[in-house]
Amino acid sequence: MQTVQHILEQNQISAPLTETINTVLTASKDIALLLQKGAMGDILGCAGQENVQGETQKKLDVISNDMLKDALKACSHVAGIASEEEDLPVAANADGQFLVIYDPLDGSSNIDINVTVGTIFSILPSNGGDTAQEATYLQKGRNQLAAGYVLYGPSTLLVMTTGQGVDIFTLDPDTKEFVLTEAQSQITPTTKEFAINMSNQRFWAKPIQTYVADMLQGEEGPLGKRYNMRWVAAMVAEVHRIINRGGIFMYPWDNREPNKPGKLRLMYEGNPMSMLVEQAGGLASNGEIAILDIEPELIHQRVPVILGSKEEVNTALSYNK
Ligand code: AFP
Repeated sequence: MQTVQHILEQNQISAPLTETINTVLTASKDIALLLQKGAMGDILGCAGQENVQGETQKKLDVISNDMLKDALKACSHVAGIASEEEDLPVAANADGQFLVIYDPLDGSSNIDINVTVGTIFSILPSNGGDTAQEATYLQKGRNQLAAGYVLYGPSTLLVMTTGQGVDIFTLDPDTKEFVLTEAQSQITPTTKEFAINMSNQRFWAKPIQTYVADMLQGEEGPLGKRYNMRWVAAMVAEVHRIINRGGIFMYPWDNREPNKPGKLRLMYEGNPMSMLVEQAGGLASNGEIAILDIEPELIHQRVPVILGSKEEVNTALSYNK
């Protein structure tokens, strides 16, 4: 069975980048072990504080963030770190080449009900910039050197790209190694499955309301097919389902807070997931342009997201015309 190491060597990934990726994966294996403890580990529930997003932090948000931060600061190739759970970027090693930007536990509202969560990571070049300054991190998603997620589900999976396709690895509980279980995964171009939080329907812009209403009309409607719906409330699980069997995922702008472009964050949700989706043959848009082409202005900047099967995303975008 091929391991992550084999694939990274096959893709001629440098030793420093390989070591940086392995640092994320080692911390993720420890997070997986913690999650398996559940209520026995005094890790459930809220941490009694809010993050910069104004969201109540779960205990595991804080614990997993610190595990990744400590591990990455100890890796000499890491110049700086940014996290959903850190108000400001964290400077690491002056001689490091890479910035690691992550959501330590995406979908953390699922933890207390034992439903899938995941770690999302994005690796950018530091370009010798001052990694105590936010500006160093504000690079387009197209600059990413690697992106991926670790999915803590019935099994623990790693889905990763270094720009040469998307590979899926399964954590072998016996050897504690991620082994390749699907190479060069591709997203089917068409789908009958959509993911959106329908409870926000009245707040969406008109084009999305019309598109979703057309899907709900099924075979008799303008789209001429019966759709199914899924909503796991963890982007990492939605994206994995789409890579696995196609689909479209949307978290669009809504008018609940008109100045907020959406709920999801560009740097550590939108960009890494969009790189994976594009590398697997899908599309990822903010409704107007490819997410990977967005020029970031803030490290915690939010972005509307429409991603998944290429033909369905184009159908959704056609309503914006
Ligand atoms: P949490 O990490 O706070 O659970 O949020 C998860 C998330 O950012 C993303 O992973 C989900 O797709 C989305 O929020 C779910 O949002 P709703 O709770 O509004 O459905």
